[in-house]
Amino acid sequence: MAQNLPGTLKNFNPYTEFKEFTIAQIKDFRNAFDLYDTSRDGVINLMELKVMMEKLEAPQTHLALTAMIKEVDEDMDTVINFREFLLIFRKAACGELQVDGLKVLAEKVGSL
Ligand SMILES: [Ca+2]
Repeated sequence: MAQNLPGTLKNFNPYTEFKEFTIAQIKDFRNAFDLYDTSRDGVINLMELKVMMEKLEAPQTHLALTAMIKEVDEDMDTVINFREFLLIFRKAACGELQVDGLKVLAEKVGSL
């Protein structure tokens, strides 16, 4: 069984995988991600997302937070890594977000 190490994005290059964003935008997203990854383990967990939404003045219920993570959690480790974080903004730009909390997050962080 392959070992699942959360946050280890060895072969991930945001600049080539997310070409729709400028370098400046990706840096802004990185800064926002690092700001809310308070444990500095490279992923945003449920508690960190909860605090993030409170700071964005859009507090969410536990159920809503779980739904937010689930929508972009491609590797299904129940936390949001930086790649999955960028997916929020990609989906927002395409009008594909389903969960309201993520729409709020994308709008607030995207306009920072
Ligand atoms: Ca994940």
